[in-house]
Amino acid sequence: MTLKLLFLTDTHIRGNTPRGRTDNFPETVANKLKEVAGLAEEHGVDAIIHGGDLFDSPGPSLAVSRQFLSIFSKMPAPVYIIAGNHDLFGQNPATIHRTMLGLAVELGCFHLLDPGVPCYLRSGNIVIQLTGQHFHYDIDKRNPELDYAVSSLSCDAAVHVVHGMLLERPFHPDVAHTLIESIADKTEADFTLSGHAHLGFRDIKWGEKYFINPGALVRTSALKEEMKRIPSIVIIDFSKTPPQYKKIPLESALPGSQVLNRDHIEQLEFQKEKFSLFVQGIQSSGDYQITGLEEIINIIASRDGLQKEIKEEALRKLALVQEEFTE
Ligand SMILES: [Mn+2]
Repeated sequence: MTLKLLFLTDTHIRGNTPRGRTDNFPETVANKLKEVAGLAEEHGVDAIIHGGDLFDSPGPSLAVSRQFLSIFSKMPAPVYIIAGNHDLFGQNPATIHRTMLGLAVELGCFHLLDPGVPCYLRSGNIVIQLTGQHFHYDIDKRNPELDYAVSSLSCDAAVHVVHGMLLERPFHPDVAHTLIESIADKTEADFTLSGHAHLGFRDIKWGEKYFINPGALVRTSALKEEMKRIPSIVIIDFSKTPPQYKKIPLESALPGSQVLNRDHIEQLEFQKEKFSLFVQGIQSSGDYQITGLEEIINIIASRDGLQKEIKEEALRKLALVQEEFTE
């Protein structure tokens, strides 16, 4: 007997194309999901697990939902899922019944993994315990054991799926995260599968436990790291002892240079640099003990006796520029 799982995460389904992409994004995601269905069939998987952020928003349009839920309902194995931050209103799992994901679960398109409620998958004499943790506003901020550590009860192996910022090392001090080393000894899950961190991380083996995030199935931004990354899925085979897994890069995922475009990011970086040189230039041309540009405009206007209309026009333009930078 075999028991195999397929893991994918962060599909961010939406009806239009993100700014950093040059392809038709909905068409690309549909093709990727068809490839995933083919892999599930080819490997004879018993269940598919989605790590959250199914949709890019909690309430996608009916046309988009219909097209993609139809793809998921034709998957060759049942699909288990947890909610990602994008699937929820206000990052609150209590809102799930008002979301498209919640509706899809009610209609039987997905099995929702409720936190604290293990689900058991059986094939012959193999028993796998499956648990999940949705994203929520306190994840990676409260005691990480509450979200990342599970006990393994009456099973051959335990799998825990989490939509949270699980990382090998912090990548930005301002982003709440949980380090693998902080939970690795606490959890009894043999496989901790995570989504949310779109770039994924290298597979971590801690004793006999694995921590895996293959990265998002889609590249929604043209970050430098995304230019090099090819989205993958994971297949775990529990018929072997110890269980074996492999990551499979998608053939339908084209190289970043063919589907991503960094022009808008580079343009923004260029503008930011020019902007800061401009501010420095003004500050060095006078003895201004100030930081805000509005203040500089006010000082120049009163020093040079400018008309009220000119000052207001300058402030209006400044507001427009600031709006562009905070986009
Ligand atoms: Mn995501």
